[in-house]
Amino acid sequence: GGDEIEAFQRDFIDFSLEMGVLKFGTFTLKSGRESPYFFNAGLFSTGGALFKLGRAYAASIMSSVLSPSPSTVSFDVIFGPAYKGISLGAVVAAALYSDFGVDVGFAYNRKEAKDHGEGGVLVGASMEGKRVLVVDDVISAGTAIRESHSMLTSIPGCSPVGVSIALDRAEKRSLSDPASAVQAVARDLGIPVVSIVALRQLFGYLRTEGKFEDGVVEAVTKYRDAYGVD
Ligand code: OMP
Repeated sequence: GGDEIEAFQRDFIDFSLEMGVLKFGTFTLKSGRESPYFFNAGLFSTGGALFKLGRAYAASIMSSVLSPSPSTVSFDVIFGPAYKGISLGAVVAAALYSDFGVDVGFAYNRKEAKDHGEGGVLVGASMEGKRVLVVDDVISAGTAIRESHSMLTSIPGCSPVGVSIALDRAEKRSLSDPASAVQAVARDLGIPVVSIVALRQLFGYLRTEGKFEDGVVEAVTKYRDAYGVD
């Protein structure tokens, strides 16, 4: 609880600001909400940025319930949903290996099925009978993650066992459900969601740093009052 922040989380926020991934202004979200901030993971767009990003995800996974002991994980395959999840899943799988010696499978989907060559919508490691970790960028209302979950549960024997994301925006799915979208995924799908940072760390950082344009803290506070959970 609270808004305490670990060094790796502070570094991740600084790095996201540097890359222009985290921006303040007025943005319309997929849900239709108007947000004073936006996190565009597609702008982690250099080799160095992707390398650091993969390491940040891997660190958050290995310090979570997804890692029951220092060198083991509770999943067999990482699934990166198209499009953004594909590169994310790949760099996370590589970082788990390089930083922790954990060598898991990697798979992704195509948005459109291919009718020649290897065919099908799934590419990479087989997920049949496997425990799968979904790696994605951001959860707001949780729509994207539920789509991935239902895709995985249609694969024979496949069990989605967790979700790893960069940012938990800690927003209500709907104003009639007091849980955040992330809490609702954990509750409804019965799997943990692990994030590098959540809005409370981001907000704590904004408040203590004092280097943001006038109105940013107020705008985020207002947004949090309307859609946030605590
Ligand atoms: P939900 O499906 O509502 O959880 O929204 C998550 C998706 O929205 C992400 O996978 C992105 O495509 C997009 N998004 C961001 O990338 N960054 C944000 O800060 C907010 C959103 C969003 O539109 O809510």
